[in-house]
Amino acid sequence: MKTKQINGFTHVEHSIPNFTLEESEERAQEFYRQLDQRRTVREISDRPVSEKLIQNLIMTASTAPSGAHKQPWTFCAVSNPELKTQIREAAEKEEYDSYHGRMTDRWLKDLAPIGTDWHKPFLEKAPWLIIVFKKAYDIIDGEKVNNYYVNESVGIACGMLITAIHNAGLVTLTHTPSPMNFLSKLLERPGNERPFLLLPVGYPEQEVYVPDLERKPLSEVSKFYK
Ligand code: IYR
Repeated sequence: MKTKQINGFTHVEHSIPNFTLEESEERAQEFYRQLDQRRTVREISDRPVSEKLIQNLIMTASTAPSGAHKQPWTFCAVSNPELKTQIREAAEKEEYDSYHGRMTDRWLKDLAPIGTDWHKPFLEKAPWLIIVFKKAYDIIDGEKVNNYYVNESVGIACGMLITAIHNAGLVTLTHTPSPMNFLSKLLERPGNERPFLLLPVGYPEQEVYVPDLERKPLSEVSKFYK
């Protein structure tokens, strides 16, 4: 393997498949077609999902780029039924308060087409909950050392996790109970980790309904400068 030294560190030659422009176009179109079929699904069945499959999804997410390659994340995968029940109960308590006063009328109106409320049965029914924690800092030799671009890094990793979940034929939703600190307590996470996102993961129920949404066209989400 070819290598070179930069700042005294070894860089290794990295090979990237050499597609023609037509092949790249074809692949980009096909990948768009696949990801355009992804929907947030709240009706998750209790059909079993193996630990091996969840491990692969997490390893895929953990390939995400991160500030100075610190990989400032921990993916907690919960299948333990008692723990899932505790998470559901704590989340529903917060969500009840959110839907009954903490959220603005405008916010509730914006959510009406989505059809969400404070009930979160998927937190118990889904075979797995993946709770993503961000590491604001690491402890190195007993000292706090800050990580870089933590929200960006963990957000990108979550995007890749959601993509991997869809690719495997599973479904998920991005659940953000607020406030989320009960997750640190229930999962006994160390002080440098903060909850970022909760993703229930599983196969969909036999029959699933999603809001009849349309995605913005290219012209609304982009501007080209040629
Ligand atoms: N966190 C709440 C409310 C909620 C907020 C937004 I913005 C959504 O797009 C969906 C739900 C919940 O999980 O129900």
